Amino acid sequence: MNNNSPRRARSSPLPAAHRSGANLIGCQARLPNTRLLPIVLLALLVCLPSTPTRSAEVSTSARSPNIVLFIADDLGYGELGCQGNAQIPTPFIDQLAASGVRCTQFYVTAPNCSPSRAGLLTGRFPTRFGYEFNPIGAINEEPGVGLPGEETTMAEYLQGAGYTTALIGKWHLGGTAPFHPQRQGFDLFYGFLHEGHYYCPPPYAGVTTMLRRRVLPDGKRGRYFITRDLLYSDHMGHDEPDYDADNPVLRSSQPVDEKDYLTDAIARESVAFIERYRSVPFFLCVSFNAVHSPLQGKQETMARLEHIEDLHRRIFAAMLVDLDAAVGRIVQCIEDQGLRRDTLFIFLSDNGGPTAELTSSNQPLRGGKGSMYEGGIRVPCIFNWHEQLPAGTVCTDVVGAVDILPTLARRVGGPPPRSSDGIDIWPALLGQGLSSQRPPLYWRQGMRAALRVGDWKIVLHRRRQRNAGPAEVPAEHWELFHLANDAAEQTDLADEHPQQLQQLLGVWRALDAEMQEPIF
Ligand SMILES: [Ca+2]
Repeated sequence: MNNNSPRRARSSPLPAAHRSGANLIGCQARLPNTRLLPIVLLALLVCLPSTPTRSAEVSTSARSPNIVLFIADDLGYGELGCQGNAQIPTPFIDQLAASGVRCTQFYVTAPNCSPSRAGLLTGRFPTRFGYEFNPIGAINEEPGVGLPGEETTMAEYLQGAGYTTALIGKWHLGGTAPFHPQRQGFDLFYGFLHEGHYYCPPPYAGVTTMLRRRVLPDGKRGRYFITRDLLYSDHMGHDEPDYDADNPVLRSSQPVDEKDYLTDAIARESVAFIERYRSVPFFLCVSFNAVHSPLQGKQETMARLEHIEDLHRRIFAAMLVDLDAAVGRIVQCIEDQGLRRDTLFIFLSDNGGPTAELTSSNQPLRGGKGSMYEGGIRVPCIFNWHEQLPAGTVCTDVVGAVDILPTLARRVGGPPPRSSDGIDIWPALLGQGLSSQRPPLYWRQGMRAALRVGDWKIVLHRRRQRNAGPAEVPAEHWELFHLANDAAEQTDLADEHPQQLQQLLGVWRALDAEMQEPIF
């Protein structure tokens, strides 16, 4: 994941306009999307011909639902049973899909963890408030690194609607005091602040642990077994990041000595929260670190996966199976408490899978974590609410993480979020199509960029000029794809449809001019 995090790179693909006095966190930016109108209109032109939007009769629940938001970490598009994977059993997540709505074109706001979560929790493109890059390791503890307090998070919004809120698991939106999750709208917090965490601390009892190393002992290559269940691997050519350095598991701010496998601990804490707060509306964000590295699989789970010959893949599979079991345990708790009719489940991944690192598949999409191709930003996503959403359906509309806050706002009867790049997608989840025009989806992270409007997408592909000296600017090339015909982004249509490319580029540039420079 390190190689996906050009945290120090501050150049954007095209220079963002310097906005004199344009404080995007200020009240001007908080107005509903009137400033987006020209862009939306332009986007309307670009995406023609488009499917006519259908009017939607939105059903409403008698009461505000509990909201359980499952975030999987680095789970690729192609790894769940319901996404077509026959190798790794994920019956509980599959059951959520079978009794809910599975979205096949759901996008996160960035191809890696931290900015993706910033976009999800605020309903905004994270570059609007300078949250462009992915801080890792000790950078999480630098001053100023974190989700700006001026932003309104989903948790703060729901608190304002009378909800009790909890984050259980990974935060990764700032590791210092001003950015603590309890200062961002979460009443309760159990978890850790950095980008990753060991699932089981040394001496790694009961798990098989495979750690990345740049150099193996004795000049060996490949895998080096220290014990039967602890090995080094040089498959990535770098050392395992220092995940647990100054990154304790915390209850609020108090370090705890967690003994359970971390995925199980996250399920245990989630169940305890549901049991305690069953009588009030709650927002529970279950933020798994699975299936993010380090690779640590419970041996009892791995024993059930012996059909997977490769050890690397089997450890990954065990991590996913235990993530699935944790989802099952939490859903069962909701059932046992008699809350199923009052609970909306959302399941998604924060970004695509890093295939070389984890074996995680993004099939049939191109690219993976860190990439602006579909495999980096299009992720599995399920919505499930008993009797309120149709069971066993597939939503093929273009939807995304920015839509979740506006969608929840409508469900809980609160005012619209003050500013969002998303829309209420409930009609689409009901199978009635989007009731309003989908605003463009925009991405920028250093030299990477993309935009989706209707069936079209542009992706910035930068490459150094042949024989270019160090001072020369890399060549810039925007690729154009028609995703309805080419979801795998195999055919660049930039030369064939130059006008289409220019129109999308115009939308991208107009949006880009609204973004802030990186704040870290
Ligand atoms: Ca991630």
